Formats: sequence, structure tokens, C-alpha cells
Amino acid sequence: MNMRESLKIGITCYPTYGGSGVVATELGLELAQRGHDVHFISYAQPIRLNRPAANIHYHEVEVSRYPLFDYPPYDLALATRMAEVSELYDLDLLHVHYAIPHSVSAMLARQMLAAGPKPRKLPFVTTLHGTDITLVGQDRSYLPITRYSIEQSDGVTAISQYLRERTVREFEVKNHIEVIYNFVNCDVYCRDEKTFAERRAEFAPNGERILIHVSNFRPVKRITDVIEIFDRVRKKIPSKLLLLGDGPDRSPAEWLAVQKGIHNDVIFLGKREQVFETLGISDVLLMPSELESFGLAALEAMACEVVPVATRVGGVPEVIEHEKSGFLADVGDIETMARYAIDILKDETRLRAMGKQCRAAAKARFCTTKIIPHYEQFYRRVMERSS
Ligand code: GMT
Repeated sequence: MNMRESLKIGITCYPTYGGSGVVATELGLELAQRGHDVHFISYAQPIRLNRPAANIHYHEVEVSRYPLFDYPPYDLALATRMAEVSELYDLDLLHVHYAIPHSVSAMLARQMLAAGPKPRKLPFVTTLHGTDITLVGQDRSYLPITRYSIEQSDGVTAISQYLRERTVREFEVKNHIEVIYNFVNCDVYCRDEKTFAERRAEFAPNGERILIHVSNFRPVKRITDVIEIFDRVRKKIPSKLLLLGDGPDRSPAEWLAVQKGIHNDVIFLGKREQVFETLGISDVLLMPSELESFGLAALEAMACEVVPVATRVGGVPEVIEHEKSGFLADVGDIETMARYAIDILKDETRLRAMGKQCRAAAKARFCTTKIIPHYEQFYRRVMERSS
């Protein structure tokens, strides 16, 4: 195994609007900036893959359609492409994000290369993100293969202690799971004081407060709670709500905003790539999720000095310290979350001070400069073990 300074890394993720794909893409971009060769392998270009560079490559997985295939075999096409790319570009390792089906495909690719005409080693790392363990992996039909592919991985990471413990407890996997927290680029995710006032006026022309929610609008995000909380805040404080993202629960949220007569102050912005631009002009982030293994949106908000009001679930307390870098309440406790938002929004000095504390916390623990080297060290350990 080649243990040279710069590595050739294949990254597979869901390219759609979701935290695991965002983390995978940002990780690839950061690794490329540090001189590694990064090859994304997926069925579509990942949403944040927008910085062209000579050492960033994208390989699309084509899934053949055939009348016999009611379900086109993506996992097999992915495994084939993983093996091809690894051979062609002499990859050192694969890093797959979200266990299902990516780690199964990686396992197949590794076996194919080991048994090929020119046998070679291709270790793979699996990063667990959340519902691959908490929802999908719990489906009895997926559990055995998810467990097997985790155990077969040459290295496994989880994005919070919570997720690591839950995986060990519920999947009874025997291998070590390294916790490597999600990260944020604090140079990109920040408040731009120069354009702040002008850009805020676009959404809040009368000096209203700005609340924001960022997600893929799935039931687990409890979007209608976001509307309920905002409705209560708006009754006390002139404010606007920006909603970034899209997904199945958008219609119920729109409908509720209309029912409450607040739709003129609820602005659906859809899927946007440059999340930091909108976060950077906001005051408070609402994240009332049923479950979050980490809560990347909260971390990105904190880096932009936006105070998160969230639920005390999963890995969120590992990111947000209650009353220091945001506020935590129980799932569904709309009244308490609204009260936290109102109290902080009505006191400009406290709001700005807490915003600064949020950024300081994000910088101290979750900055790219701190987290990316953990991945690099982990890759080298995995490669050493498998050589
Ligand atoms: O597990 C999911 O829901 C999917 C995943 C995604 O792609 O959106 O989200 C998870 O991974 C994110 C990035 O690591 C975390 O910030 C989210 O908390 C986590 N979501 C859940 O646990 C519900």
C-alpha cells in the first residue's frame, strides 16, 4: 500500500439535498484543498460540488434500465463503477457515506478487485450518518446486511457519540467505531458585516427579525412545528421566516402558513447551494426535529452567529450547549421553543453576544482545520492495517 503524503480517495454519497451528502462533498472539497486526489462516485453530481479543481473528479454511475428490472440494480452498478474507478485511478481507499447501500457496494468492489486478474487491495471506510442506523437499518429486511457491511468495513466512523452508542447497542457490531464529528468551514460560514444590512433588507425591509429553517423537509424535521413556533414569535416580534430546502412536507407547511394567515412572512426559498449566504443574514435557526444524530444545520448556523433553537434529541446536545450556544427543548414543545426564540430576539445585546458565543463554540470544536486531519489520520491507520 502506498503511504505517500497525498492520497487518492473515492467518495460515495447520496448526491441529493441531505446532510450526509453535504458532509461527504465538503469533506472531499477540503481533502482536495489539502492536496489529495478526490473521486466522487455517484448517480448524480453532489449538490455542493461546485468548486472546479484539477484534483476533484466526478464519475457518474449509469444504471441500465431493462424491462425485466422493476428495480434497476443501482448497488451493483455502483459496485462495478467503484471497482473500475479504483483500478483506473489507482485509488488508495473508498470512503462511503450512509451505510445503505453504499457499504455493500464497496464491499463487493473490494472483493472484485481482490479476485481480479491483477489482485489489489481496496480498503473502505463507512461513515454512519443517522437514519441509515436509526430508521432504515432498523427495518428487519435491511438490518442483517447493514450489520454485515458495517462489520466488513475496514474502518467505521460515526458523526456523534450518540450514533456510535446506538449502533453498538442495536446492531451489536463488533468492530471499533471512531467518532469523527461533522465540521464547518468557518472562513466560508460567517457573517459578512459589509453586506449584512443591505442583504437583510431584501427579506426584512422594515427591520424585522429573521428566523430560518434548513432541511430536506422530511417528517423527521417536523416542519409544521417550525410554522407553529414562528406563528407564536411573529405575534410578539415583527419577523420573517426563511425556509431553505424542499421535500415531502413542504405542502403541509405552506398550507399551515396560509391557514394561519402568516404566509406573507414565510418565504420558501427552495433548494439553494450557497446556504451560508442566507444563514449569514439570519438571527435564529429553528430545528425542532424528532431526531438528529448531529444536526449539521445547527452547526452551520452557529458558525454564522445564528442562535439555534432545537430539540434535545440524539447528538444535538453534543453540538449545542443549552443557554450558551443555543437552546434545547423537548420534541413537540412548541411553546418552550417559541419562548426561547422570543426572549433572545427581543434583546439585541444578548442576541448578538450569544451569536458570538455560538461562533466561538463552532470554531473551537468543529472547524475544518480541527476535523479534517482526524479523517486523514484515520485513513492512514486503515490503510496501514489493510496493507
Ligand atoms: O440520516 C438522515 O436523516 C440522513 C442524513 C442526511 O443525509 O440528511 O442526515 C443525517 O446526517 C447528517 C449529516 O451527518 C446529520 O447532521 C443529521 O443529524 C442526520 N439526520 C438524522 O439523524 C435524522
